[in-house]
This record gives sequence, C-alpha cells and structure tokens, in this order.
Amino acid sequence: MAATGSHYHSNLADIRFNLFEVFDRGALLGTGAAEDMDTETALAALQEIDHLCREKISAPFADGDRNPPIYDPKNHSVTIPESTKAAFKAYQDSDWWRLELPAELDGQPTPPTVRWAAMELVLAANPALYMYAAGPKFSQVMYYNGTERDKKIAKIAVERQWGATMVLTEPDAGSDVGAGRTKAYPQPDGTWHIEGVKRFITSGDQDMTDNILHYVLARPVGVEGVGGPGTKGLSLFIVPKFDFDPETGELTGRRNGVYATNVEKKMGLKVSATCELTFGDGEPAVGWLLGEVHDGIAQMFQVIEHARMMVGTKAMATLSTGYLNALEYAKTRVQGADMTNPAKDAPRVTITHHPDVRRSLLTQKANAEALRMLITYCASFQDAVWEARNRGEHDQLAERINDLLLPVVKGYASERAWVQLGSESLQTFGGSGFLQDYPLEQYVRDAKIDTLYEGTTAIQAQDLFFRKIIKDQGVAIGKVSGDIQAWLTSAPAAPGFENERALLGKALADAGAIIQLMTGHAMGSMGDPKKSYLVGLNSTRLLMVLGDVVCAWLMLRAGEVAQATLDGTRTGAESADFYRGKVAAAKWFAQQYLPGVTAEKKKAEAVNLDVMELPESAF
Ligand code: ST9
Repeated sequence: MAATGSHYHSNLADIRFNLFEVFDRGALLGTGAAEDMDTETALAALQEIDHLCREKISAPFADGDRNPPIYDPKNHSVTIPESTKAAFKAYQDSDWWRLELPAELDGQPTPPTVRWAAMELVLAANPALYMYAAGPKFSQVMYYNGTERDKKIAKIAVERQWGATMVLTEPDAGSDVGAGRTKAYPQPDGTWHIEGVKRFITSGDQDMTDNILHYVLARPVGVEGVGGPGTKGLSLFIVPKFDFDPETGELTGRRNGVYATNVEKKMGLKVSATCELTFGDGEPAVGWLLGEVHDGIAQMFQVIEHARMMVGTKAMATLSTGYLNALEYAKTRVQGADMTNPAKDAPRVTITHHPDVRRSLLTQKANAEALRMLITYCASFQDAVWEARNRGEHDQLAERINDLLLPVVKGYASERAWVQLGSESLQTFGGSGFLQDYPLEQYVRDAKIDTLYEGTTAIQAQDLFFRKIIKDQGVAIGKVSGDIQAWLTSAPAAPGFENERALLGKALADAGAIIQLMTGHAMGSMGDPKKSYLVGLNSTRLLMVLGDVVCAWLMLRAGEVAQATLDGTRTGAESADFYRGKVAAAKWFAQQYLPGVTAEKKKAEAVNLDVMELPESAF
C-alpha cells in the first residue's frame, strides 16, 4: 500500500481556526495597511496557495531528494534537477511570494500572521523551494538599510526575481560568527574586494535565476575605526554572481570572482544546494558595502530573525504534514484485533483502534497544532510591529516579545518536530515507515537540519536566557507570564478545563522558579565565573520548558474556544468533530507535558558543577 499522489497534506481548517477564531485576525484585515487584504481575500489566497502546493510545488519533493543538484567542479556550477526547476518556475509565476513584500517593493501588504500561515503551506510542500525563492525578500534588507542606489538595485532584484544568499559561516566560524576571517579590501572606485572561504551557504549556486546576490559578512581591512575583532567588526557586503548595470539590471557579461567550490553531501534537504563559496581566489570578488553603516552583524540579524522564524515554521509544517500522512495510513491499515477481543479469530481492525496508536496520533496532533499556535502567537506580535510601522510608529513591547519568542519558535519547534516525526509519525507506519514508499523517512531527514542551522538549539537557548530575558531585564518574559497569569484568573470561555488550568498554574510557577534559579547563577557568576556553567547546563532545559508552558496555554485557550462552540455559547465555522478534536488535543497536551515542567525544575535544581569537573578521560 504505497502512497499515491502528493506527499503534502495541509490543515487549512486549523489555520483558519487559529487566525480567525482564536487570534481574531479578522479585525486587522481589510483596514489600514492591509486594506486590500480582507478576510475573504486572505482565505481565498490560502486556498489557492494550498492548491498550487498540492499540484505543483510538492511534485518534485521526492525526486529532488533522490536526484539532488549536480556540482560541476570544472565550471564551479550547480545544476538543479529539472523537476525542481519546473516547480520553482510555477511558484515564481504565481506571484504569491509577493505576500512577503512591502508595497514599496511591489508586494501585497499582508500582516505577518497571514503571511506565515501562507508560507507554512509552501514550507510543508517543498521547503528548499521556499529558500531558493527568498531572493526578493532579502531585497528588503538592502532597501531599508541602503542608499538610493541600493534601493534601486533592491527593486531590480525583486523585479527580476534574482536569488540571494546569507553568507556568514566559515569552516572555523559556525556558531561563533565573530571568529570569521573573510576580509574586505576597499578599492579606489568605492567598491570592495572580498577574500575568503565561506561554508554551508544555502542556495550558494543554482541555475534557476539570472543572478544571485550574496549578502556577505566580512571584516574591512585598512579602514580606521572599523574591522575590529568579533561580530562587531564585521560589515555587510553585497557580492553579485554576475556584474550588472545598477541603473537597468542588465547583466554586463562579466562573471564576478565568487564561485561555488563544493556542494555538501547531506543527510536530508538534499535538493537545497549547500555550497562552499570561495571569494577572490585568482580574480576579484567585487562587492559593495550595504548603506553607510559599518554594522554588518545587526544588518545580518534582520535576515537571521526572519530565517529563524522560517525554520520554526518549516519544522511545524513538516510535523503537520507528517502527522496527517500518519493519520491517513492509520485509518486504512488493518492489523491485529481490538484489545478487548482476545479470540484468535477476532475480526482484524484498522490500527486506529489500538490504544498505543491513538496515544501516538493524539500526541502528534497536539504537538503539530501547538506549534502552529506558537508560531501564530509569535507572528501576532509581528503584526503589532508591522501595524505600528505602517503608522510611522514603534511598538517596542511587541518588538521585545517577538524577540523573546523567536528562539522558542526556532529551538523548541525544531526539537519537538523532528523527534515527533521520527518517534511517532514514522512509527505509525511500522516497518513501512522506514521505506522510501512513504515520505516519512525523508521528513525525518529533512527536518533534522532545523535544530542545527540558523543557530543550533544551544545557541537559541543562550539567546533566550542571556539576551531575551537577562538583557531585556525580564520585561518581555514578565509580560507573557503576566498574560498567562491573567488568563488563569479570568473567567473561562467554557467549563471543563479546571484540571488543566491548575496544571498550567503549577507549571508556570515552576518555570518561573527555573528562571529565578538561573538568574541567581548568572548574578553569582560575577563573583564566581564557574557559576555561569550552571546557566549553560540548564539553558536548553529552560527553552523547552518555556515552549511547553506557552504552547499549553495557547492550546487551552483554543480548547476553551472549541468547547464554547460545542456548548453553543459561540458559533464557529468548522464541524463538531473538528472542535471535539481541539478540546481533546488541548487537554492531552496540558496533561502530558505540563507535569514534566515540575520534573524539569527538580532536575535543574539538582544540577551542580560535577559534570564540569569530570576529567575528559572519564567521559
Ligand atoms: C544558515 C542558513 O544557517 C540556513 C538557511 C538559510 C535559508 C535562507 C532563506 C531564508 C529566508 C530569509 C529571507 C530574509 C528576509 C529578511 C526580511 C527582513 C525585513 N537578535 O550577543 P553578541 C546582534 S546561516 C538580533 O555580543 P557575539 C546584535 O547586533 C548561519 N540581533 O554576539 C548584537 O549587538 P548588540 C546562521 C542579535 O557573542 C550583535 O549581534 N548562523 C541577536 O558577538 C552581537 O551580539 C547563526 O545563526 C539576536 N538574537 O556572537 C549564528 N543576537 O548586543 C549562530 C546577536 O549591541 N550564532 N545579535 O545589539 C549566534 O547567533 C551567536 O549567538 C552570535 C554570537 C554569533 C550572535
């Protein structure tokens, strides 16, 4: 019983429910900057993108894995498989990527919650394709940080749909970007020559776009006051693959001195060409400094923040389609008898009758839907930032809460998703899950990278604690925690969640205790530097605990909305079984994950310096 048709399964009902029944995004649509995007238009767009994903974008998913891009070391070129090229062209022609662009760049102004809902579909269907198509989005970074000339080039890059890459990592500078050694030499004509080797460059070369703009971090040499050590000494340069006329965008025919010098052989996400790029070996790699600002790391973080949100969304999207594939299989797979009927000749049943399969399916459903809520919740703060900017203002609190949630979106979602995909979704298929007949084995391989690139889980955990909690002086975490507390003491939207609300209250307090414990260690480290190890030993734990608490809260909010719909105290757009499923998933998530927070608090308290004092030879 091999799978037929598209591997891609979407959950438009849950997306719609989240956006409009829980997060009330309808109030935002059709007004202000989203004037041309009312609720009806947004829903129609989601449906059309879903159709495109099913028919075209998802089509080369397996082929791209089995026949990955071909690297030609003679010409330093990368050839993308024809099937992926066709899907890429279909996506480009669809213009849906314009949802992610502002009006200044010929985009279709759309609030981030709706944008991420739309991109969830593309990321579930074919994540590498989303990355190849990200060039126009990068143009925003050039447009908003650049000179008038840069703004013109940004528009050209959108119009011509050029590719783009983020170029930070080097062989000896991965998590530690500040250790990068690539140099930039100023030239009399105002350009810069870049020299160095960069590694792990996603979409570093391809033959689908007429040009590629590389966004490169390098250290300026010979300019007073810039180019010092660490990340703060890095500047951001734009280095095109092909030289072009900045007025018209026409290619001049000159090939710039940046070449793919290797393409990695990987565990998964194989159709995404991960390149080594060599700059200025033999011929100059000419680039220009972005804007006037020698503040490359901050500019690059504008890309990174978007990419971290993208990775969390990709992880969630893969788990969602993985779960729906598993559910479809379980509904038709007949194996064994019902547990309550021990007779040898008892009728065989579909595996959805077996308790362990039900446990697994509900766990997958609860996780996929919780992660979707986490992403929508985070994006709802991006909506506030977006709305304020459109009014010419800043919503600083929303910016800080978005910053706080980003490492949770990236770190927690990626960890949960690939483990769930491997341990539950694939497992539902039994031995068949191990075969390439089904997409699960590829999902697991493709999703593993999400815990690694764009900052590993450990980096997310450090970012969360040191930058987003301590440096923020607890403002954002205080607000989120205060909102959960306020919800707990407010009148429930529907009865029946008393036990789960109590679990949430206890978990919130225990999570707070872990933060307090770690803050104490951080402060203690000023007198005793070794205390900082105690923070490091607990930081990933905190990341996962906060993910559990926030997700449980969001699921319970959704559960109460669903229960109220079933009780008839509000009206909803979906079927009764949809709402029954929401109630069950919400309770399950709270019951299965919240008690674990108390255990994590105990484990955090038990951590001491023994592990750091253990000699290497004892490991
Ligand atoms: C990669 C590619 O993995 C994977 C897939 C690519 C897919 C591409 C397609 C995606 C689409 C993207 C489209 C873009 C569209 C954009 C549109 C937007 C309009 N938040 O703590 P310090 C800054 S690529 C913000 O001292 P260290 C900040 O400026 C490889 N900013 O750091 C700060 O200064 P200040 C990915 C932050 O100890 C400065 O950095 N590699 C944040 O020097 C220094 O901060 C990684 O992700 C933040 N969270 O360096 C690297 N953090 O404090 C992972 C720092 O004055 N490593 N800044 O504000 C890290 O993140 C390290 O923590 C480190 C440490 C490098 C930052």
